[in-house]
Amino acid sequence: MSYPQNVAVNGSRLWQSLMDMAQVGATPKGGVCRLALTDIDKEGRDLFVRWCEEAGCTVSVDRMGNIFARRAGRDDTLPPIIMGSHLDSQPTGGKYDGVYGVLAGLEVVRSLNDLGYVTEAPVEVAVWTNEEGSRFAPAMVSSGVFAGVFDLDYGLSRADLDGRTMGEELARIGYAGELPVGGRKVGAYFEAHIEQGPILEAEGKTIGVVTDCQGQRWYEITFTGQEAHAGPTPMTRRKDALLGAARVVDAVNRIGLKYGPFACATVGLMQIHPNSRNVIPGRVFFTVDFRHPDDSILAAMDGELRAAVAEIADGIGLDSDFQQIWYYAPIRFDADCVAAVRQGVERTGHSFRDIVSGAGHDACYLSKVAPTAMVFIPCIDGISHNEIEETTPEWVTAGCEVLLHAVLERANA
Ligand code: HGY
Ligand code: MN
Ligand code: MN
Ligand code: MN
Repeated sequence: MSYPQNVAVNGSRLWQSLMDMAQVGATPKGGVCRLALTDIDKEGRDLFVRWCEEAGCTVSVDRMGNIFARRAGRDDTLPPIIMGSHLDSQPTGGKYDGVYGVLAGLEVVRSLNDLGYVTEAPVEVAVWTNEEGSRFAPAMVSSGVFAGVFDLDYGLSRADLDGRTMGEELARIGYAGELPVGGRKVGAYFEAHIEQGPILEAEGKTIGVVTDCQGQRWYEITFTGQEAHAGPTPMTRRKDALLGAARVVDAVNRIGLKYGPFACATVGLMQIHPNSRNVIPGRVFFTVDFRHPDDSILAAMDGELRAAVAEIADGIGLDSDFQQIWYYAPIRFDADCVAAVRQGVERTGHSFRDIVSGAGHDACYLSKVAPTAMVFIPCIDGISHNEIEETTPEWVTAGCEVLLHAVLERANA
């Protein structure tokens, strides 16, 4: 089934919406801090809901706080075509990570309204709770519950470092919805996102046709040694937990380099106890983030990390608690949906290249319950998860045009 070829998006309206949303949780360096389920996240959610209602959508919220803004189709019995991403950010996040996919979806709705065009199937714009995994681990937990990868109790019980759970925080900010999470048919899911890496910009390509997403493994490690006085304690009699953690940080980096160029290995969070200048650290809690597009290599990295942690702890005389808290295998997106993105690229004439996503996205979990694909646009110097994250109005518009065509292709299939 075809659709009007004169479809267009309003790029300046989309850019303005991105700038308006960037005021919510704006940081002095030009980024945002909208940690999941904080009052600032609520403010962003409320703004998005208001914009969707102004665009004539009916808005519903499920028990994980996922938001769905629905534009009716000619046949509302058909499963919806959903576009979406996330509004929560990293502590020093950028204006576009996640937000772009949400507001590009809203711009598709607004553009269809301008056209007065009703799709065969309904379309929805989704906001997934806690995609970042910064305040609550793991990442993508709410799209994971929607996809049946995690059960609802697991999702609601995820706690931040102060022990506050997602369930408590959803209730506190008024986004503990009634709707069951998932369990409904989805016609297709599309997520537009900045690449968050340097490839598209370096190659002068406007669109990334995302064919795959690399797998991830997240770990939480606690080393326990012995607090002691930094002065009288001889170097040979120490059980220094931070020395152990430092050696694991080096081992993580070596594993990443060994399995490169596609391997990624990061220690991003560390808590030192008692964190005092003249006390030998008795306990250190830290995290490891491993990624690779090949599952067998990700498994090999896992094995080397386990061996390194055991050897380092043993060498210093530390107790260690080693937990893998999250894993998902590399994802291949749906061929028909990727073809719909390609169709969008052909119809808009933008330059493109196929690309594997280095970052995780809610699309990874949606791909388990719906035909799914992603559209990437470049970001300046490939920088993201940083307040200086930047892209251009042209790229933002181009990605949204491709998203519109891909959605229309599937909504009228
Ligand atoms: O970590 C990620 O890839 C994403 O930003 N949650
Ligand atoms: Mn993101
Ligand atoms: Mn992110
Ligand atoms: Mn995402």
